[in-house]
Amino acid sequence: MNELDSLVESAQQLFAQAHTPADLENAKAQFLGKSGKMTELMKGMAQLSVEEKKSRGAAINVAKQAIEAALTARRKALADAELQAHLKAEVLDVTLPGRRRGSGGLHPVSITMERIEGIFGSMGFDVAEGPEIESDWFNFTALNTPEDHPARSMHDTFYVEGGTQHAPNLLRTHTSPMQVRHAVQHVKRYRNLIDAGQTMPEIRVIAPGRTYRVDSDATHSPMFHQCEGLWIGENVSFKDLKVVFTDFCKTFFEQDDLVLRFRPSFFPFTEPSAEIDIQFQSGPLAGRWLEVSGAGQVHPNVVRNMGLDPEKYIGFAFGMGPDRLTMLRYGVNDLRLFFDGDIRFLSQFQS
Ligand code: 2NL
Repeated sequence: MNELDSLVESAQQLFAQAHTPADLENAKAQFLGKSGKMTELMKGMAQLSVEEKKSRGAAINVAKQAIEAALTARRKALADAELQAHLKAEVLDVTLPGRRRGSGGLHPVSITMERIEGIFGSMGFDVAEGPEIESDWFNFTALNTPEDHPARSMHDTFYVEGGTQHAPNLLRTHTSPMQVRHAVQHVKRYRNLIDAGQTMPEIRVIAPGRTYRVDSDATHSPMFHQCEGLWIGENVSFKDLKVVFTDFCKTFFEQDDLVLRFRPSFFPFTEPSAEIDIQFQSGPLAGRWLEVSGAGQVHPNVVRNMGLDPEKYIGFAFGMGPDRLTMLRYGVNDLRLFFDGDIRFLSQFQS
C-alpha cells in the first residue's frame, strides 16, 4: 500500500473513532487543516519537476477527495445518530387517548356554606359579606367585649400594622362585625321611619366567611369559617331562635328526628346565652351530644351600638362553624384535611 492510500485509511479509521462532532472536527484538522498532513504533502511538491508535479498532484487530489468524502459520510452518520437518539428519548405515541382536564368542583366547606345560605335564605335571611381585616370597634367594642377580655390579647387575635379604634388593624375573629355593619346600614336606611315611631322592617341576616384566631391543632385552624345569624325586630324572642335553629339543623343534616339541646352559657354579646348541641338518632354518631353553635338574645349594649333602642328592639344571634358542620355531616375527624389542598381528599366530595 502506498503512502497516500495508508494516509486515507488512517483518516477513515480516525474519523470512525470520533463519536462526537467536536472529536470529528479535531480529527479532520490532522489531515485537512492548515498544518495537516495533506497540506504538508502539497508543500513538499515544490522541488518536483513539472511532469512529476502533474502526476503527484493528481494522486494527492484523489487522496484528498477520499478523505473529504470520508469526513462528509462520518458527519452525516453522527448527525443521524443524534437525531435517532432524540427521537428515541422523545417518543410520542399519537395513538394514546387524550388527557382530559379535570372538571373541578366545590370545596366541601363551600358546599356547606351554600347549603347554609340556601336554608336561611328560604327563611328570609339576607347574606352579608364584608372585610376580613376589621377594626377594633366592629370586632370587639361594638359587640360589648370588654377592654381586658382575653380574646383581645395578641395570644388569641392576629393584629396587623397600624390601626386606631376605627381603622382596620386585626383579622376578624368572628363574622359578627359584618352583622353589626349590616345592622348599622339597615338602621341608617330606615332612620326616618324609626324616628317617626313606625315599624322598621326586621333585620334578618347571616354572615358567612373566613375568620382568624391564633390557634392550631386537629380541631382548630388559624383560618377557619364562621357563619353568624342575626334577627332583630320589635317582637323576636328566644322561642323564634329555637324554631329557626331547629328547623335549620334538621334540614342541613337531612334528619327529621334530630334532637336539639340549648345549654346555658356566656358570651359578652348576648344575654341570656346558650350553647346548642345536637343528637343524631341514627348513624355512626347516634346518641352523642355534639356542640354545633353558640347563641343568645342580643345584648342591649349591642342593640344600642347598632343605633337602635334596646327598650324597643330585641332579637337573637347565633354563631356556628361550617368547618365543624362539614366534619359532622361527612364524618371527617381532622379539620386540617380541609385546608391541605390534597386533591385525593377533596375529590371525594364531588357528586
Ligand atoms: C360561638 C359563639 C355566637 C353570636 C355568636 C352575635 C352577633 C351579633 C350580636 C350578638 Cl351581631 N351576637 N353572635 C352570639 C352568640 C354566640 O357564637 O361559639 N360560635 C361558634
